[in-house]
Amino acid sequence: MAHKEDRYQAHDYYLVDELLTDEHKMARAAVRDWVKQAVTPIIEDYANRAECPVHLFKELGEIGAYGPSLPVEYGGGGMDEIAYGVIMQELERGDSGIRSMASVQGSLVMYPIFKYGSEEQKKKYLPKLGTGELIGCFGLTEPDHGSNPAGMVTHVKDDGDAYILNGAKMWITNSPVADIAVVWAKREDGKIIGLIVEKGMKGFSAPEIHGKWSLRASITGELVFEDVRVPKTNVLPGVEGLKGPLSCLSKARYGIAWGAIGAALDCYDSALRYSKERIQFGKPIGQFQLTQKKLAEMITEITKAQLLAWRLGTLANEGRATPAQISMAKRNNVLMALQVAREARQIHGGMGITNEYPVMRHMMNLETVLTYEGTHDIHLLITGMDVTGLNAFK
Ligand code: TGC
Ligand code: FAD
Repeated sequence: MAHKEDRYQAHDYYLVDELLTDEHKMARAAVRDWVKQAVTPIIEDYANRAECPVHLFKELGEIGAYGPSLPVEYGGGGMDEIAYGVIMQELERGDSGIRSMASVQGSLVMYPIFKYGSEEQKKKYLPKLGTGELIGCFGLTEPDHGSNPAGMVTHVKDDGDAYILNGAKMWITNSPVADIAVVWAKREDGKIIGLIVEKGMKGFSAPEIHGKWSLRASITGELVFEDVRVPKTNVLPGVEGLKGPLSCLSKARYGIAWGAIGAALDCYDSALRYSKERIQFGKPIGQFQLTQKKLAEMITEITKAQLLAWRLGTLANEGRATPAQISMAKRNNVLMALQVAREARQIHGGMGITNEYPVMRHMMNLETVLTYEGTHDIHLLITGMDVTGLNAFK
C-alpha cells in the first residue's frame, strides 16, 4: 500500500533539525529505519489481535532503545537526553505500545536500578536488561491507588534477612512477560521502598489484563504478591519515600513528551497525503479551506511541541529540567498528539476508522498515554501547584 511505504517525512517546519547534533540525527535515522522494517509491516496485525510482538524486546535492545542516556557500562547507550528523546519519538511514530516497551525497560526498570541499586544489583541486572535478555516491569499503581500512589497498601514485613511482601499492583506494562519487577511497597514504618521481585518467587504471579481498546500491541497485567519472600539484597538501598518512584516517572514522562510527537507526525503525514489524493466535488479535499485549517493547525501544534521538547531536552542535558517542566511537556504534547490524531481521522473520512491507515490505532493508543504516567489533569494540577505555590493534593 503506497501510503504505508513512505510516510516518514520529517515535517520539520521550524528547522528544528538544525538544533540537533550529528549523533542525534544518526540515532534517529537508525531507529526510524528499524521501525520501518520491523514495526510498520506487522503492527496493525498485532494490534488487531491484541498481541504483543514479544520478539521485538531483543531487537529493541540491539538498536539501543533501552536507557539511551544511561552509561554504557550499565547497559545504556551513553548518549544525551535529546538522543533519548528522538529515539522515543521514532518508536512512537511506529506505535505507542512499542515506545512503552522501551520506556518501561529503560526509564522505569534500568533507571531505578542504576540510580538507587547496589553495585551487585547493577552488575546482575543492568547488562541483561540493556540487551533485552531480561524483561522488566514497574509496579506502582494499585487497584485502589492510581493518581495517589502515596496511599498504596502493598507492604512488606521484616523477616530477618528477607521481607515478606503482600499486596497487588494493577495496569502494569510488560508484567505477564517480565523476568523482574521493580515494585514499590510500604515498610512497617510507613516508608515506601523499592524491591526487585523475580519471576518464580513463591507467591508471585502476574496475570494478564484483557479487553483493552488502547495500546493493544503492548501487554499489560497485574502483579499479585501473596507472602512473597524477597531477600533484603533485592531492596534498592539508595532511596526511601515516594520520591523514588516519582523520580523514575520524571525520566519516563520526559520520553513520552518526545514520543507523542512521533505519533502526531505519523497521523499528520497520513492526513496530508490523503488530503492531496482524495477527490471530492471534483478537487482534492486538501483544497477545501476547512481541510487546510485542520492541517495548518496540526503542523502548528506539532511545531510548538517539537520546540517544547527540544528546549526541555537542553535543560535536561544541563540537569536543570524540573519535574514540573516535564509535567507541562508530557501533558501538552500528549493532548496535542491526541487532537492531531482526531483531526487526522476526520480528514480520512470513513477510511480513517480502518486499519488501512495508522490514525485510529494511534488515536486509541493516545487515550492511554493521556492517562498513564500521571493523567492529564494530574499534570495540570502539578503545573497549577508550581505557579501558585498552593497544593491541590493536600
Ligand atoms: P509529594 O508530597 O508531592 O511528593 C513526594 C516526594 O516526591 C518528590 N517528587 C518528585 N521527585 C521527582 N520527580 C517527580 N516528578 C516528583 N514529584 C514529587 C517530592 O519532592 C517529595 O519529595 P520529599 O523529599 O519531600 O519526600 O507527593 P504526593 O503524594 O502529594 O503526590 C503528588 C502527585 C499527585 C503529583 C503524585 O502522586 C503523582 O505524580 N501522581 C501520579 C501517579 C503516576 O504518575 N503514576 C504513574 C504510574 S507508572 C506508569 O503509569 C507507567 S506507564 C509506562 C508505559 O507503559 O510507558
Ligand atoms: P484514577 O487515579 O482513579 O483517576 C480517575 C480520574 O480521576 C482521572 O481522570 C484523574 O485525572 C481524576 N483524578 C484523580 N485524582 C484527582 C484530583 N486530585 N483532582 C482532579 N482529578 C483527579 N502503572 C504502573 O505503575 N506501571 C505501569 O507499567 C503502568 N502501565 C500502564 C499501562 C496502561 C495501558 C494503563 C492504562 C495504565 C498503566 N499504569 C501503569 C497505570 C497508570 O499510571 C494509571 O492508570 C494512572 O496513573 C491513573 O490512575 P487510575 O487509572 O487509577 O485513575
